[in-house]
Amino acid sequence: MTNPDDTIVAISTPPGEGGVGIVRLSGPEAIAIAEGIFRSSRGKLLATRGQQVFHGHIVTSAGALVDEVLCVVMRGPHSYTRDDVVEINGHGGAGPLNAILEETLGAGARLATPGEFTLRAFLNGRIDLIQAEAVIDQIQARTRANLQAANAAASGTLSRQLQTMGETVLALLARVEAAIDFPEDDLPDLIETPLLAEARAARDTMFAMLKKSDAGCLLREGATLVIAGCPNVGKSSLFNLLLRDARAIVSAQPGTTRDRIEEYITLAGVPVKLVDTAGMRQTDDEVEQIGVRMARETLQTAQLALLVIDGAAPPNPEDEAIFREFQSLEIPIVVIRNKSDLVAASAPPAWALDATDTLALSALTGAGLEELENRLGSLLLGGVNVAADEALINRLYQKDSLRRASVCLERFLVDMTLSPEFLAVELQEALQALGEITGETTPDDVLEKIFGAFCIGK
Ligand SMILES: Nc1nc2c(ncn2[C@@H]2O[C@H](COP(=O)(O)OP(=O)(O)OP(=O)(O)O)[C@@H](O)[C@H]2O)c(=O)[nH]1
Ligand SMILES: [Mg+2]
Repeated sequence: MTNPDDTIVAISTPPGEGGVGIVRLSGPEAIAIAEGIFRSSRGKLLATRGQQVFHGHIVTSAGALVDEVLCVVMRGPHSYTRDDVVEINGHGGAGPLNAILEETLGAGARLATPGEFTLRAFLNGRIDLIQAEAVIDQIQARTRANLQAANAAASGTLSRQLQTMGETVLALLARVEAAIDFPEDDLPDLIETPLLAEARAARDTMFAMLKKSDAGCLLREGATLVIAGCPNVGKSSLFNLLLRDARAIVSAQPGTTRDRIEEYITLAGVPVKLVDTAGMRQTDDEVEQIGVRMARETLQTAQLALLVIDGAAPPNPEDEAIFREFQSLEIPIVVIRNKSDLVAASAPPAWALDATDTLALSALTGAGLEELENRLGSLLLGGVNVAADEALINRLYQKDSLRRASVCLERFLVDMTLSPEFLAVELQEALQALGEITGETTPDDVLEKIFGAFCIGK
C-alpha cells in the first residue's frame, strides 16, 4: 500500500464552480508545505497547536498572487486522518483550485489516490473498516433514513458490537487453548457460566444482524418498483398518486403511456425508483410495441411489481396472462384492484390469491394509498422492523463474513465435547470472519478495492 510518510494532497470539493473550494493536505509535511506557499495576514501556520484558522494568500515561489484563502490547520491527532492536516479554502473553481494544487505539488506533496485520506484514518486506527464504509454511505445518502443509519454506523455503533463479539470469541479461544495444553481438564469445566452466556448472546446478536442485513442492503442500494398491467387500468394515475405529482399523462384513451417513466420516491426509508410503463397488449402500433417491450425489460431489473387491474370492470383474462408471465420473474407481485370508487367492494379474482398481496384502491380518490404504502414498505424490508437511526450490515461481503462467523460460533456452542483442536479452528475462523468486517484481517488488495471506490479528496 501507499507510503504513510508521504504528504498527500487533493481537491476535496466536487468539480464545478462554487463559493469556496478546498484543497486538502495530510501528512508529516502538510503544515510546512502549506507554510511555504502561504503569505499569512497574521501568525505562522507551523505555530499551531490543536486547530486554527488563518487568513492570507497563496503565492508562487516568484511571489505572484495565486488566490486569497483561509487555511484551516489541524494538528494530528485532532484531524480526519490523525496526521497533520491543512485545508486551504480558496475560490471554488477549476482555475484557482488547480493553481493551489500545483503549488502544493511543487512544494513536495503527492497527489492522493481516491479514498486515501479515509484510508489513512483507517490505518492510523481512528476508524475501522465498517466506519470507513459508513463515510461512503454518508456521502451517498439519498434519504434522511439513509443518512441517519450512516451517521450511526460512522459513530461506531456496529463497530462496538462487533468488537465485543470478537472479544468474547477470543476469550473462548483462550479456554480452548488451555484445554489443548492441559488435556486432563474438560473444556466445558474451563468455560465460566458468564462467558458462555456472553458467547450465546454474541451468536444471537449475529443472527439478529443477519436477519436485518437484507433490509440494510436494500436501504443503501434502493429498489426498483414497476407498475404494469393492461391499458387504461390506471397505472399512470397510481404512479402520480404515489409521487404526489401529476407527472405522467392520464387519459381515458387506452395506450396513453408509451414510454417508460421513472421517478424517485421513499418507502419506509428505502429509496425507490418508481417506473410507469405502457399498458401491455397486442398492438400494431410500432411505438406502443416498443413501449411494451421496454416494460418487460424493466421488470427484469425490478425488486417488486405492482400489477394494476380494473377492479370495476368484468374479469379480463389478459390480467391473469400478465400475472402468470410476471410469476416467472420470482419477485413479489402486488395486485392492485383499482377504481374501487366505482364499485361497492371487489373480491380479488381467483388467480390473484397466488400473488404476494392484493388490495383494492382508488387512484382517483386516493382511498387505500396509505395502506398500500405501508404494505409495500414492509414487503421491501422483508417484514423486519428497522429503527430510523439503526446501523445495519449493508454490504454483501459483510453479510457473508458475519454468516461465516455465526456458523463457526454456533458449531462451537452446539458441541463443546468435540476435540479442542477442532474447536480452536472454528473459533479462529470466527475471529477471522469478524475481522474482515472491521478490517483487522482484511487483505490489502481488498482494502485497496474498497477505498478505491471512494472519491478523490475523501
Ligand atoms: N373512477 C376511477 N377512474 C380512474 C381511476 N384510476 C384511473 N382512472 C381513469 O382511468 C383512465 C385511465 O387512467 P390512466 O392512469 O391513464 O391509465 P393507464 O393504465 O396509465 O393507461 P395507459 O397508459 O393507456 O395504459 C383515466 O380516465 C383515469 O382518470 C380510479 O381509481 N377510479
Ligand atoms: Mg399510462
